[in-house]
Amino acid sequence: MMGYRKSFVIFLCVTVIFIFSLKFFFLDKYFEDMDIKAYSIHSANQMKKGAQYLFSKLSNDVNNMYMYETQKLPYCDLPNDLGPYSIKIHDSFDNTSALAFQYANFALGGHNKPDNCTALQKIAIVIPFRNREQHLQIWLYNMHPFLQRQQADYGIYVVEQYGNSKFNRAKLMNIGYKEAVKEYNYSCFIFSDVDIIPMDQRNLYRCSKNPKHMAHSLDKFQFRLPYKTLFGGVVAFTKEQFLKVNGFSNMFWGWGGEDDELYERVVAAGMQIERAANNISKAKAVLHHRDIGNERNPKSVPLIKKASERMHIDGLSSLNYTVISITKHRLYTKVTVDVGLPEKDIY
Ligand code: UDH
Ligand code: MN
Repeated sequence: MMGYRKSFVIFLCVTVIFIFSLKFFFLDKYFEDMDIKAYSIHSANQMKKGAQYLFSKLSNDVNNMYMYETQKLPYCDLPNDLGPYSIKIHDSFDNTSALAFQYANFALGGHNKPDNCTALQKIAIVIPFRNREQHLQIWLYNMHPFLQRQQADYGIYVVEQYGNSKFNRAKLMNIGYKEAVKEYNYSCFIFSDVDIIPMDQRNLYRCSKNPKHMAHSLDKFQFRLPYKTLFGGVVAFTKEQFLKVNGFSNMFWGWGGEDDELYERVVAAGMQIERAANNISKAKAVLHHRDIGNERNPKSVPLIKKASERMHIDGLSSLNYTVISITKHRLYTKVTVDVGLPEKDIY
């Protein structure tokens, strides 16, 4: 009788070890391989299904144990030695492959969270993008270490406008929001230009009680605010705050004004913006020429004036786009989209 029990216990142990090794080796390997080839949404979905199937089929108990463990983690504290941050800007970062290797523990898509604690906010960083490869490499190279030092639970969404039509930064931001919420229970959204990098680790990439302007002290403006209501470059909204303003307007094609219009929405929704203290908010704006396809928008002023009238019919609620591909890189998720053409003016 004892012999039978002993062998049963041994059998149980072997099974548990087997399941663990499947979970940690087999699945990791599976994701690793997928990283090498960029893949389409279709195969991404297939992979997700496959992985979910394996998880539920083989390691239900192990998974439950694992989840119980993460729930018990204490909330994260900020390290107390945060300070000035030295930004590295090289002409080329070798495709950030070294960094990707260093962060091989990242979940695919540039998702990362602290190992030893639970972060209070889940942050999606949305970057509007087209043909700025070098700036993106600089951003990733500097921002992953920065965000990790701030103990952030975050994912990076690079939303790329497909084709040569006029650039629509605001619409790409809305799309980033919509795509990010499909993936994870994000509570905070930071909308950032690809060419702005904070110079101090105390500049918290977090959401706040009010929508937050985070690019108010840029080196290119001698660290001064050009005008009081500036709300461009980098802004942070909680999910509730962003829904309250119905996101950005979708109607700004070309450079300028969409950020001022967002400011008007915030005010019209009864909120105020806030900014962190100047001494910790310095940021670098990488200098560049104006992009082709992003010429100054001559129609922005009347749109800004009617922001409060349009706010509830132009934004997240009226957003139309076609996803061309979603690619999970190690350091970011790239969402390539067709944003369509300028809509007929509502007013
Ligand atoms: N962006 C792209 N590709 C484009 C256009 C814009 O990725 O073709 C994104 C990118 O994230 C960029 C953001 O949109 O950081 C804002 O666009 P911008 O950087 O062109 O805006 P900024 O206000 O530039 O920095 C103003 C024009 C530069 C004039 C230079 C004269 N000295
Ligand atoms: Mn710029």
